[in-house]
Amino acid sequence: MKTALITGVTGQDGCYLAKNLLEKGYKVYGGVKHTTGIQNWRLDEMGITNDIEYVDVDIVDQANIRRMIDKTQPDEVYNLAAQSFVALSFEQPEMAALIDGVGVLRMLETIYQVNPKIKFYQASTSELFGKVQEIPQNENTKFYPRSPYACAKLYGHTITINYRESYDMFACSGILFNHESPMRGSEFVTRKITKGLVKWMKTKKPIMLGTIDSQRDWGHAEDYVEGMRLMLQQDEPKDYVLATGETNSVKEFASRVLLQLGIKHHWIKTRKEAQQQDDYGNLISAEIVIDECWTLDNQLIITTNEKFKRPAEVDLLIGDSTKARTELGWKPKYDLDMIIEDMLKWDLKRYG
Ligand code: G4F
Repeated sequence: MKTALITGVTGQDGCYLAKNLLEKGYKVYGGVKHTTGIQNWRLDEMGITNDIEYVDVDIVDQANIRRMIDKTQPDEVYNLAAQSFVALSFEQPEMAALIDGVGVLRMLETIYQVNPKIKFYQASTSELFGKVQEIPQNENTKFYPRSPYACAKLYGHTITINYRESYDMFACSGILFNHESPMRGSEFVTRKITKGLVKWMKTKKPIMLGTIDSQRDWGHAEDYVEGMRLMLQQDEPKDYVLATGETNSVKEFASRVLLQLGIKHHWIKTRKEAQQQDDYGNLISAEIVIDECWTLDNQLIITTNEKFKRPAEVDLLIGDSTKARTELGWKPKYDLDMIIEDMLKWDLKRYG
């Protein structure tokens, strides 16, 4: 029986990965910040809360990491603990650096000291491509991070490669494009939309979004955790892009959700003069664009607001996962409409 330790087991990817590994007969240790009275809606809804053994993990505390690796003696470590909300990293940039950057170094250094034979998976991200330098993006595309989150993740990514090359450790980075599911936190745009629109059907309270022209390559988390597992079963440690190869805008995502809910709608764009602060705090007049989505009988469903826009945006992501498909035999099972269907099934059960 193999033993795996998953840091961040209570997050979306953590719970899908735990389920995947449990089904394959692994003993799973789940790293969480405070283990007392663990209550997690995701693990509960998946029905696996009692199948995992929990350990206290704070990846910014080296001594704590050491204790946890000593105690669990894993064959494989999946480092999914992260401050993963890009928008929050603009508010808490140092925290992002500590968790998403230095935290990875601490994990690697501890594994190197305790048992360098432990296999290590690092959750890298397509946010590294940021202001994209080529379309589509693959393992050789130049990185151009656009947020404190992505800058920190870039350190996590390169330090993983550095430990692999310096100490011959089995350390891999999975450069994962956006992956969604019914277990996605509702601060992320896809779940904000599915949950918000299901609630809208009852309350008619419009949802407010930021930049709806951003384009993402959205896959399903269930497919992507299988890719993580496969990376650690290879003969050689390597980095892989996981992506569907299809990109859609936030607006298109919302339209498809509305279509599946049977809500006929149309979009309009309006321009308005608004008071904004310049870099020196002075109030200036600026033109802002507001997108709105209405039902055919004039009920407002979605509007946009500057407060959900980011200081720097990643406009377009589309991945080329040929290497993973060829070498790992990995292939996503879900397309975008299936992802939406799965998310709506759960949100309708929860709030419908
Ligand atoms: O759903 P998002 O917040 O995801 P984002 O920023 O792409 O990051 C996610 O995917 C990355 C992989 O590429 C991970 F590394 C990261 O940890 C996370 O899982 O935003 C997607 C897009 C952005 O362009 C954002 O500006 O949607 C746009 N957006 C428009 N309105 C919104 C909103 N995003 C959020 N969260 N909320 C809005 O109201």
